[in-house]
Amino acid sequence: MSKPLVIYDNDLAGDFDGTVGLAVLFGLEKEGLIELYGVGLSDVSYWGPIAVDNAIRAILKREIPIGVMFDKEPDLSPKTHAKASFDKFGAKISWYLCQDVVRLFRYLLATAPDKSVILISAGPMTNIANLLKSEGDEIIELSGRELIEKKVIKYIAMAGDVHVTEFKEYNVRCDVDAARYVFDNFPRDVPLIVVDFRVPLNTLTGDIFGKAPDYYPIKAQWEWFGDPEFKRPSWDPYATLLTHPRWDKWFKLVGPGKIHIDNDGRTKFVKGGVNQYYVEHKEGITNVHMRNVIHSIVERSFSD
Ligand SMILES: [Ca+2]
Repeated sequence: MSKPLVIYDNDLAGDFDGTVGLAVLFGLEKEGLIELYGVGLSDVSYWGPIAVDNAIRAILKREIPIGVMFDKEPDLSPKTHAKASFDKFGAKISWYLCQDVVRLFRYLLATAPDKSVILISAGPMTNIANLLKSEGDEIIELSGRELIEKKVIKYIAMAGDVHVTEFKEYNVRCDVDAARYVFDNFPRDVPLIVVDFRVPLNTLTGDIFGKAPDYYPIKAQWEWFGDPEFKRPSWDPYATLLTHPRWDKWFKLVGPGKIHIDNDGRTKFVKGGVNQYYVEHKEGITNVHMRNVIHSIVERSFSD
């Protein structure tokens, strides 16, 4: 079986869990289980793409195309862990040398074999909605929706809270229209799997970077928080962990059904015929166990 190609869309310069999720993908690639194929940014920090690029070059020793929202101005605010990567390691790229994220995703999907890509979003769903809405162009005549249908094995979204339905989860709340568009228009032939706010909440990870070698750019990002115990809930690492070929060791799917989103960004899961699911821990799987799983995969990315 060939390895799945993973596209990771994230607001990486915000909360730190997106970067822990990226390190999980590094560990899985080093194990030979996946290939990181492209990264999209769903926030506008100028430092986000630089931090991603620095980490990929140092850890995977190659380049990976990075997409940004070219219709928006980059935010130069230095108050992000992503800038710590620039401060220590400089920059090989800039916002202006990245590609438009929807165009990049279209290109990556167009050139991938059929049913070979796992698409992840672990941030606002703006880019995925815009990909879905994209029409045929000079890259390929297929629409974004048709491209997803043909090329994507499954779509994993860290989004919403299906357990506490009054809660307005951040990724959905940031772009309610995009999230609703995605859940209402995603091709039914492609499973859409949700990691919600609640399940990863008590699996705390990130402090493993204290053990990383000094050339590891994410260590500098982690040190920026100034706390040797610093860790975050594993929202985005759970999303990336679901690319593991044996994800079912840890998780079970609930569904099929359909995610509904109200005008304020509350999410509700209704069982039914649509190809959408959310995950729960398998019986007997604890937060401590999942913390160890995530940290051991991240640790594999520390070795040469
Ligand atoms: Ca995120």
